[in-house]
Amino acid sequence: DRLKLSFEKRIPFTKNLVATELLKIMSSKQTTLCVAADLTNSTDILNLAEQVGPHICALKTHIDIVDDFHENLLKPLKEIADRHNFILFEDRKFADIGKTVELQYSKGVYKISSWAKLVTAHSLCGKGVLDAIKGAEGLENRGVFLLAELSAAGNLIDEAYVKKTLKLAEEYPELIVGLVSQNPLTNNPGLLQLTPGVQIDTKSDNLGQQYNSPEIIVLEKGADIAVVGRGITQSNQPAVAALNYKNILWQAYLNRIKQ
Ligand code: 5IU
Repeated sequence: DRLKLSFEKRIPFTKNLVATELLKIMSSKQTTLCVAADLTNSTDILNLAEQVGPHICALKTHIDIVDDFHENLLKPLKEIADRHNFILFEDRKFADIGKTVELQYSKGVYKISSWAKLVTAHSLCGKGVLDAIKGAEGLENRGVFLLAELSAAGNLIDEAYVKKTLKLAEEYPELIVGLVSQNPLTNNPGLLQLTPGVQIDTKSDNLGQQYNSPEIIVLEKGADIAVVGRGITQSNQPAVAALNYKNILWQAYLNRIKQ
């Protein structure tokens, strides 16, 4: 059972090298925290990465919201990720025909495949998306978190869609690192559950985002990795806030795997 196994014990079940790396980082840094760096200024992103770096396993970006984006952002960002040992994760949510995804993944201004070991993809468009990400130029080791559920109120995903997404994920074990979901959908110890919509003392925003507490998402909703954005980025002391989330999440994980 995935939920009762330690991250270390799950390593042999992974079929993707980024998943292996992620589990090793999580075990050694004792963190399941992924910070959503949804900031629109390059310097702010670098400062945040530097501050929260010691406390996270991954930094999730929306690179297309950066007002002053220049490829020069990527070198220091990679340097910070290497030094603090976390993974760069572009939340691109690919959803198009395979050929277009191939181009969006590797070309254009962002050249995502050259720096993001992890990306997200929608299952909506089917296999083409995953074949494209698998075959495109870029980093040798790459992994996909496949979207099975959303935290947004009123989203159109239903039970049948979730089931079909799980089936698609099982067809690409060497590419799929895990699922993005709000509930425990799989018992496969080789798949990681990434859960956004996490904040302490806040239940929602004014645009349909829905939050659960760190304890609830780990102990009741099955999260392995928690995505926290504004709960940390809007704090006066992001490093302190990140450490607090990290500790609460890790304690909840220890309680979960305790026999
Ligand atoms: N995100 C969600 N919900 C989802 C998916 C992705 O919030 O279902 I898939 C992203 C959006 C944002 C981050 O980048 O996770 C959450 O940020 P806040 O913690 O600030 O709401």
